[in-house]
Amino acid sequence: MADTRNILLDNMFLDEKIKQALADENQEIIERRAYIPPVCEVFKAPQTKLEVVEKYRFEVDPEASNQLPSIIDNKVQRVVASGQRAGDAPSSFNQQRKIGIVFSGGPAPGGHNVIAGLYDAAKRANPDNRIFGFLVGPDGIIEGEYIELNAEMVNRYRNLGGFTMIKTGRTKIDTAEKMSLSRETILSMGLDALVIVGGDDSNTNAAFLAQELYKDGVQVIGVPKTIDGDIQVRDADGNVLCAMSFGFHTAARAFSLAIGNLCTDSSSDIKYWHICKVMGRVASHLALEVALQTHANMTLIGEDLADYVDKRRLEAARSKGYTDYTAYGMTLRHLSRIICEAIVERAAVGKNYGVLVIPEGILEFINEIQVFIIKLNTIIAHYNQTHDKDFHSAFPLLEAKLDYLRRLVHDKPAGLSPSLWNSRDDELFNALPPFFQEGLLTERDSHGNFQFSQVPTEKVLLGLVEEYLAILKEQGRYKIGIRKQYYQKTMLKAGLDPDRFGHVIFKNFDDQQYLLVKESIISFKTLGQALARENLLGSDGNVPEAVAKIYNASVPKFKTQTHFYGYDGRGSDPTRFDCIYTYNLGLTVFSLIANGATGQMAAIGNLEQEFDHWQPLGVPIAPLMHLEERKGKLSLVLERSVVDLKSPAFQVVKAVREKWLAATAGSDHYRHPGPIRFTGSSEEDRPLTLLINAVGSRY
Ligand code: FBP
Repeated sequence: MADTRNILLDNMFLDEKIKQALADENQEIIERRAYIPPVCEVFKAPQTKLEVVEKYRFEVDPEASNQLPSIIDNKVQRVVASGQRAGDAPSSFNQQRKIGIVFSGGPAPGGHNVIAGLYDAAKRANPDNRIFGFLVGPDGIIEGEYIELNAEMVNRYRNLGGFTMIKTGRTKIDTAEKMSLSRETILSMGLDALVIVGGDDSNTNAAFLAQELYKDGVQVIGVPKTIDGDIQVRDADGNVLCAMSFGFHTAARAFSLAIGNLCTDSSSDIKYWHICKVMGRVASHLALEVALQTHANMTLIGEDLADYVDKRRLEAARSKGYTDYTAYGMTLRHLSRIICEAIVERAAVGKNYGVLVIPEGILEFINEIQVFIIKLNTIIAHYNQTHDKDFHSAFPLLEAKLDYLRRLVHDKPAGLSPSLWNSRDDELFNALPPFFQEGLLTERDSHGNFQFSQVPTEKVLLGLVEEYLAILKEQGRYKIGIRKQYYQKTMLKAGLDPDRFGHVIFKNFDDQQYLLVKESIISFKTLGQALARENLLGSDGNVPEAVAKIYNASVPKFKTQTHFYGYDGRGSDPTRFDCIYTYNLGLTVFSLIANGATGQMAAIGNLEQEFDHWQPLGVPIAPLMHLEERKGKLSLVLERSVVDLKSPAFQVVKAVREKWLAATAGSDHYRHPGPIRFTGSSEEDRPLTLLINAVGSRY
């Protein structure tokens, strides 16, 4: 028997259909690779040049002028056609160049197309141009690990997700030694230019490298990458220079596909609340886009919570003649109450299910947690600066870390403010569940950032929500509304008078489509007592079966499923928007290099508008930098953008969130974004956030 199977398998493997089915590549991949993204009009010209756009203004941080003198006076540049015609004598644009490119930080869909755009433009300008890819992120530059890219490699990854071609890493070139090793590699390779594809920290790195390599004549160009969408660049007057980093649209669409499907599942088996944490670090841009894409019942926006003012508490204090400052901002407990209210309201109309979206950085906006994050960042950074071993190697176990913190209450190490960790902090911190303490003490990444993705935020919130729902249930305030028709039918079928029973059991019997059991009826016993008072018990002295059935249906069970969307969306193949955006970014990078720019970030202006309005730009990085606390000390960095509560996109979500909560009789308002479509006309042409912001700015 076994032999026969083997023979069959051998033959099967020769079958063309089986070969095709088992191939590593499917038709989608083949078609993706063959897709040629449209290019901005200017790139159809044989050559481009750069034109300074004077209208943009920056408020320059003196420290940026101090540390980045060679690139601080850079201006915004527009890429325009040079007027050179095919067949004209070659110019410096066509001079032979060696260009290195590196991915830095987390993967973001579209990175391969940046390489493809750069490669195509470089080869078109001069077939002898050479492009090198540094391997596994900035380590590749420091250690001199790179490969020369050829057409075969580039073609294999066109329009495909991930950073698989040359990989990525999170190392930061932040010490004199790493800087000098990087310079050594770059000079020994004879590079004319280096391209850093990364987030805010990596573009910060690009500026420092541009400064370092300025005298060597090596140009450095940054590219705005991150699914988080937090590189949104404006000038001092609020003019948008870069509306969105690449990868954001794809990640948001991938999360939205999964979350949209959960909306369908949840409203089908009507028994779960799905708690979905979505990536995005501190900013809630991804959560906001997911809200617009899916119309999930509830989407928390961190920036909005930070803005919260408890008016009732404020008023109460005011009437007693003082200001209650604790009324400003949101606490974890208060947030759990808000979530519970929504759950209870939906249950009252028969919907004991739903979908809740939580941005991964929500903790940053919760008062007490934010304070812990800042304090612990400072303590860990101080420890690392003053000891040979770093904090996490010195105290690998939670108990040891807690012990160190406990000792800080009394020992006051030099260089650390004596009030930084007091007995109150210690007490509050020790009241948190251990898994959360562990999360807050988790190792910071190489840039000193708190690693939100490693903290089970949703578990913490859920714990509090479950606790409070249990209280509401005890108090008889959390009940599932019973459809009136269903109640009447059940009672009539059992030969019972719906009206007589109805007034005893329900608090809203006369006027509602969904009936709510009275708050005083919180158990079978209290139900029996209420019926007994009105002589409505059965002849056997028990609660009639039909009434018991109705009562049971009104008792909620809070069942949840938790999900984390991040790495999966980050690895998706890019949307058409991201394919086109990144390919044009690659072309822009080459134009900047071929026209002598350095310390600039490639960007596409008017990204929020239709494709024919897109304008390739070079945006100066240095004037955008400012001082921020990192790893416990002030460092010059590129600012991260958070959700602007005045933006049309947020305002729209705020205006319709009550509707999407759908705590009314009638159906939910879920929207099904569907899968990322690469071909066909139904794929949207840009993120909804961008679209709404563009249209909204006209009103
Ligand atoms: P970048 O900022 O490097 O683009 O990475 C973004 C991100 O995906 C965040 O959304 C997430 O918090 C983090 O990376 C996860 O980091 P890691 O890949 O190290 O687990």
